[in-house]
Amino acid sequence: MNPPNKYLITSALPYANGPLHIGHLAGAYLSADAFVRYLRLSGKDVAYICGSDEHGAAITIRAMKEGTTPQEIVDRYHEQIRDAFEGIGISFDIYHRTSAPIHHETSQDFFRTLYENGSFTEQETDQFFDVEANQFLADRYIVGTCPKCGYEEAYGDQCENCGSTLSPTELINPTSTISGNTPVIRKTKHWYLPLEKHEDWLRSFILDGSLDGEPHHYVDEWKKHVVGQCKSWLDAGLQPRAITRDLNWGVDVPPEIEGAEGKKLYVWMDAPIGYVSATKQWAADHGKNWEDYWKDPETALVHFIGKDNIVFHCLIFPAILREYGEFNLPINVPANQFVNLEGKKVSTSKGWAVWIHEYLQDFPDRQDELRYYGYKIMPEQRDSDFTWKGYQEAVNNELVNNLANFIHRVLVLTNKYYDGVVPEFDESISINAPQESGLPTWHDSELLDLFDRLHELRTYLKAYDFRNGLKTLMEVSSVGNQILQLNEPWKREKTDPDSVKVVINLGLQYVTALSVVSRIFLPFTSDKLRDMLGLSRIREEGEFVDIMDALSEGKHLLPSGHQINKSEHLFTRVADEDIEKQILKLENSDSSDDHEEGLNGTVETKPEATFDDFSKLDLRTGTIISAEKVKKADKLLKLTVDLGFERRTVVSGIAESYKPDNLIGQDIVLVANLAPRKIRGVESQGMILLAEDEKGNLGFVSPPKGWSKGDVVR
Ligand code: B3M
Ligand code: ZN
Repeated sequence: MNPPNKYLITSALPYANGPLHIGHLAGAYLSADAFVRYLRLSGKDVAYICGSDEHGAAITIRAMKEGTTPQEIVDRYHEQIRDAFEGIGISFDIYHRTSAPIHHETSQDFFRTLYENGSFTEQETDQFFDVEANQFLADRYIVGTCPKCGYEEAYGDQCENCGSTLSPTELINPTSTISGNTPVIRKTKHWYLPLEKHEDWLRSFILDGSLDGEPHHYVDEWKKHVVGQCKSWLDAGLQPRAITRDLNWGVDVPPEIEGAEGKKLYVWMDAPIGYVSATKQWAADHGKNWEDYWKDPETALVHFIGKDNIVFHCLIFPAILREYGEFNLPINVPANQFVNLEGKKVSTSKGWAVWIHEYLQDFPDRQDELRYYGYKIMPEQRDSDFTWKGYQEAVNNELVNNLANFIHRVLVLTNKYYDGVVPEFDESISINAPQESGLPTWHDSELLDLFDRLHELRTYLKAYDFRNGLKTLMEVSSVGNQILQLNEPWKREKTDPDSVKVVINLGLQYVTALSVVSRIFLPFTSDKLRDMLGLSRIREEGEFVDIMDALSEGKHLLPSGHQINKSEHLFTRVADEDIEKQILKLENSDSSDDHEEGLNGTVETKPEATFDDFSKLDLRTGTIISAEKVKKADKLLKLTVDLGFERRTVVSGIAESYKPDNLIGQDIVLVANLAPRKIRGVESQGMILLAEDEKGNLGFVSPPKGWSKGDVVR
C-alpha cells in the first residue's frame, strides 16, 4: 500500500458540559495535533476536524443542575473549550459544533438514508416516564435504592456505591430526578442498529485489517489495547444498539418518518457524524470539496480518541458509514488510555483536574511546557499520571537544562564570535565526536547522523509513537550539547578558532533542524526559534521534507553568511512556589473553583413543602458515641447516636468523608422519627443531617458547642 497523500484526521468531540482539562488534552488532542503537524510538515494535504458535542444527557443533566437551559450550557462551554484549544495550540482546521444546522441536516440525512436502506430494526420496550414532566426518563434521570446494596441514590444504569450495573426497572423506589415523582412505566418504540449483522466484516476489518477480502490497513499498526477491546466485544457477540431516544434535546428523527414525534437521535448516533458535518462546513469555507476527504479511497481517515470511545469508533460508526455506502473507513484509531492526576482519576464533577483555561491564565507564556509534559506522559499503551512535581522536573531538567541551554549557547556564541553571522569553515577540520569522546568526526558526518536521527523521529511519528518521537527530538538537542561539551568552543576560541567555526556552524545546523521539527510538539517554541534564527516561521508546508532532502544531498540547513538575531531564553525554570500553588489549588478545588453548578444560574429547590409537612419531622440534637464500617459497603458507617433519653443505631453514607475514629464525640442533628429501614442487614433508626456541597463533600449540621442532647431542633 502506498502512503496516502490526503488525510482526514479527527479528534473526539468533547462534550460542551464543562471546561477542557489535562485528561482531554493528553487523551485525544495532543497526539492528533502532533500527527497533523507532522503530516503537514511532510507536505501532505490534511483536514483536521473537531468540534463540540452538544447533545446527550451530559448536557441536559448539567443544565438541570445549574437551573438553566441546555442551549445556555453549550454556548458557554463551546466557546470556552474552543478558546482553550486555541490557547494551547491545537491546530484544528475547523472547530465546529453539533448544534449547527448543517450538522442536524447531515445527521438526518444519515438517518433517512439508513432508514430507507432498511438498515434499522424497530423494537418496543418498557421505559420509565415522568408524567408531570411529560417525558421519558433516560437512565441517569432515575434514582432509587440499589437492589444489591441498599444505597439510596443509585442511578438507573449504575449504583455508584457497590458498582453494580443496573437497569432502571430494577431500582427500588425509583424517582425521577426531574420532578421527584415516582415514574410510571410506558411502552416506547425505538430504532436499532442491528450490529450483529455486521459482525463478520467488522471482525476481519479489525482483526485482519481487511475489507471485502482486500487489505485495508496494516493491522500491526493498530494498538494492542484497541484491537483487544474490539475483540472482546466481537467475541461476546454484537447486539442491536438503540440509536434513538425519547428526549427533548438533540437531533430530531426526520419528521416525515412514521413515529418520529418526540424522538431524537441517540447522541452516539449523531456525534461521529459531526466529523462529516464539520468537514462539510470547513470545505464550504475554504472552497474545497468535502467528499475528497471522506470518499476518495486514496484519502486516509484516522480517529484520535480516548479508550472509552473505542467501540463507537471501531465498530458502530464504521457500521453506520458502511451502511450509508461510499464512505472511507478509518485506517487507524490510535486511542490513548487515561491520564490520572496526582494518582487520582481526573474528575470534572469533583473538580479534580488541571483546567486548560486556568493553566493558560496562571502560566500565560508556558503553553509548550504543558504540551511537552503531556507528550512525555502520554498514556499511549497504559494509564499514566500527571503530577505537578513531574511537570516541574520535565521543564527544569529537560526543556531548560537540555533544549534551551543548547540553543542558547550556540546562538550566544555565534553573536559573540561572529557578530551573529553564520561562519564559513573548513570541511576538512575534525572535531571531537559526541558519542565517544576522543574520537574525531567531521561536519558532514555529523549532519548525516542528524539525518538518521530525524529519520528515526519520522518513523516514530508514523507509528503514532509520540513519546518516543519527543524523546528523539530531545536527543538531537542532547547530541548538540555533547558536541559543545566535548569541544569547548568557549575555551578554544583563542587557541583554535578554525575548529570553533566548525563546531558553531554545526551547532547552528542542529538548531535549524530543531526549529523545524520542534513545530510538531512545541509550535510556540518553533516560532520563537525561527525569529531568533532570522528565518521565516514554519508554515507547515513540507518543511520537514525540505530539510531531509537538503541533508541527504549534503546541503546545509542554514547557509554561511546568514545573519541571526539575538538569543532569548526559550524556557525558564519553574519555581517550587509555582508548583506548590498549583497543588494547593488542586487540594482546595472543593471551595475555590467556579466550574461547578450554582454560579451562573439559579439553583432549583425541591417542590414546595407546607409547614405541616415540615413539622411532621422530629429533629433532635445528639452525639455520636461509636462508629464502625459496614461490611462490603465503601460509603456506609454504622453509628450509635446518644440522644440523652435513648440510643439509636444509624447507618450513614459518610465513610468516604470521615474515619470512624474521628467521629466519636461529634455532635449532630438526627431525624428521630424517620421510619426505620434495613440497610445492608442493619436496621437504621433515624437519619443524621448532613450538608453536601456540589462536589459531594459532606459536613455535619450540628448544635452549638456544648449543647445538651435530646433537644428539639425546629
Ligand atoms: N463526546 C464522548 C466523550 O467525550 C464524546 C465523544 C464524541 S466523538 C464523536 O467521551
Ligand atoms: Zn449498590
